[in-house]
Amino acid sequence: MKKIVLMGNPNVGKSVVFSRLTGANVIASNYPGTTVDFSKGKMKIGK
Ligand SMILES: Nc1nc2c(ncn2[C@@H]2O[C@H](COP(=O)(O)OP(=O)(O)OP(=O)(O)O)[C@@H](O)[C@H]2O)c(=O)[nH]1
Ligand SMILES: [Mg+2]
Repeated sequence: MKKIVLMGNPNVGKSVVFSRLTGANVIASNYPGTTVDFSKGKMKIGK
């Protein structure tokens, strides 16, 4: 299984993208510092 790390500046939409890709329920909000630790999720690529 390949690993992908999603990282970037605060409040740029990482949690939104992460939730859409993995289906994981991660909190997204309109101010920086919402996610302060790392979250893990899985997705299928292709097919
Ligand atoms: N206009 C617009 N807003 C977006 C888009 N993606 C995310 N947002 C908004 O940007 C804000 C931040 O989104 P998050 O997903 O919480 O950002 P984050 O990078 O996880 O932020 P931190 O966890 O604080 O680092 C939210 O208000 C989202 O609704 C987009 O493609 N377009
Ligand atoms: Mg976040």
